[in-house]
Amino acid sequence: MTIDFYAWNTPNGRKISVALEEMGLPYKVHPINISKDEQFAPDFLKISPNNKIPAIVDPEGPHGKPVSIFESGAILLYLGEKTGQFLPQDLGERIPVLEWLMWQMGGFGPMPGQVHHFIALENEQDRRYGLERFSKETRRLYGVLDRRLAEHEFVADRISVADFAIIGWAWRHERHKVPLEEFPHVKRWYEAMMARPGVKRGFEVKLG
Ligand SMILES: N[C@@H](CCC(=O)N[C@@H](CS)C(=O)NCC(=O)O)C(=O)O
Repeated sequence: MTIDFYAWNTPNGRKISVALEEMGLPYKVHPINISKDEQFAPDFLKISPNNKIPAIVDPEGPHGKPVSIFESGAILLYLGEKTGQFLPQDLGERIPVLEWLMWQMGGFGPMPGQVHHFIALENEQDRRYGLERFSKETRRLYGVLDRRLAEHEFVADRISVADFAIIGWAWRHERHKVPLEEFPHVKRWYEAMMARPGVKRGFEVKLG
């Protein structure tokens, strides 16, 4: 059955379109225009109480009943569980997937997201401190990822939902002004990810 996917063309939205495409799940996009405050509409808040995209409604959730899910990390884990894809069953193998997914959710998203905010400010005084602080932290995170990918093809032992989470934000590296040439292992991984047909479709599908 078709999953209803509430999204907009942003890194957090793209994580889920990539996962849905890679998993081969049928879905229908419902664009939520966050620049027009559609994320605050009462009907949307019923499925996404934090007024943010992405969110999904799966008519065939646990016990065959419909379920709505917000927070991209929760959605990725749910889709991985549901399909048995990109999320290992074995606990030992699952641990690095959880680590790198949480790493993305807690840092490699919130930090570049702040760069996107501060870089757009016109007033130099308002911009300077925030941009310096969050750019430095974003670069540190790229360094962490680079060291991991120096020794692993993907962030966990095999390609997983954690890679889908991270690619959503790495896709915006130009916007947060991080040249991938400075992080060669991230560059190698990024190019390999972007060459995958499922990932390509996930970035091509119209989200609004
Ligand atoms: N932790 C959330 C973050 C989602 C998020 O920040 N979504 C942004 C777009 S990328 C949004 O909907 N912003 C609208 C708003 O803040 O009002 C997740 O990973 O799902």
